[in-house]
Amino acid sequence: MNREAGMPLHTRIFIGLAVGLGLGLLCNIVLPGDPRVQWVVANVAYPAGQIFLRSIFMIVIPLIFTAIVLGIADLGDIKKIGRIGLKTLLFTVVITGISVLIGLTLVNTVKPGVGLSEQSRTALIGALSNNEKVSGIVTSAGEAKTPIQTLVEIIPRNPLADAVYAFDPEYRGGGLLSVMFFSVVFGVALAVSDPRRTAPLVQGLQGLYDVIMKIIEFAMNLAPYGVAALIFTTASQLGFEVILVLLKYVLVVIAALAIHQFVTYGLIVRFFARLNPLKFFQSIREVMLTAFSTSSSNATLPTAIRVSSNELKLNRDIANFVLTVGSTANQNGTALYEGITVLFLAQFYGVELTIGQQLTVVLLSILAGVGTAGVPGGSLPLVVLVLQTVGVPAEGIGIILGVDRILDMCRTVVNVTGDITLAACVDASENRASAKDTGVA
Ligand code: DAS
Repeated sequence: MNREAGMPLHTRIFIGLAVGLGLGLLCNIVLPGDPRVQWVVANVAYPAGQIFLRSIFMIVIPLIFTAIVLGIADLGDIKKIGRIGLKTLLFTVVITGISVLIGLTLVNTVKPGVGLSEQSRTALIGALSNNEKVSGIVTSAGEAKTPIQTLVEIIPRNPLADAVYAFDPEYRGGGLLSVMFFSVVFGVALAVSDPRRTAPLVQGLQGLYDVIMKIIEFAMNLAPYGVAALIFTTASQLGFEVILVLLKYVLVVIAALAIHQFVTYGLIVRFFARLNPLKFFQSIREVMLTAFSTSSSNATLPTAIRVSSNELKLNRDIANFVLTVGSTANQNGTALYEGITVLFLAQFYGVELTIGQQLTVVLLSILAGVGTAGVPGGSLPLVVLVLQTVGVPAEGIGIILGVDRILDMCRTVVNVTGDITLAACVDASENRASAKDTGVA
């Protein structure tokens, strides 16, 4: 289903991306604010984009449950499960720490928040005043849970409720993280249960997983059109004047993401996963394009799972476990972006951050990279939390809102590529361990 007469899916997605972006920018430049363009966005592009996104979101919960449960249960012994879980955690912290340090090095060197003209500053601060979205984000961040609360709430009181309301921003429960926690516990319990009694359940789950992967193939046939609609909606509404004022900040974020995406991940896949970096990036084109156009790690998860098994030939059980957990708990691009944004806004407001406070930003950005929801704009409330922790005005989030969507598209590509890099490293490490066990060189 991924290849129509010679035209691979990633090519069709790329064409959709190019057409949507071109038309969107054209409308933005030639017909800025034109009511006809607004009508097309409201009645055609936006609904079409949402239909595509929803056609994927509708299977994310059952996919996460079956992928994690089957991934863990197939791993078999409890020691191997613990080892893979530990490796995933260690690689996550190290790779995310590298991403945040890249971001902080760049933002401290370039200092995009210093030296803005008075006119730009007043224009940007003016954008904060009655911006209800800013107050909405600041309020939701204010209600955000402390790390201890988040930890406690990962253990679900009612996993079904967490599954039903996982994508509801108003929901106060553990959401996707709780669904994952329940799936991990269920998978471990299944792995240590009597296979004679649980075989039918495993077979049923396997059948459910296969059906879900088939639904994803159906949905991904909408991708070229859905991607075009999503990008057209974003590109036609772009505020170029805001981008110009924030150009240095946007360029610092994109440069840092590009370094982490191609240098850090390139070196890691080359020396840890022993893969050819060029072939690696070529194999995951469809995943990167889907992440870029949807700005959602969760919406890209089904494609990441399919590509990791089919193109990268990673062990399905390890890839499924690492990718599903990573789609919410391993967001290197987001952590890097949060570090840069907090320091940019500190520079903008003239708030001097001590080394201690900058280290706090590093730790909180790594933690926030774990707690960010894999949906568009998922990190904004956590950016406010970090701002408030180091005494930078939280309303500053309104200054970067105008360019957040473009940066969200870019950081989501880095998030998802980071998940696949993580899966490739854990897979390679396990292959080396089993090769050692069997005495194969
Ligand atoms: N859009 C989020 C994701 O899906 C990342 C973010 O909001 O920073 O990964």
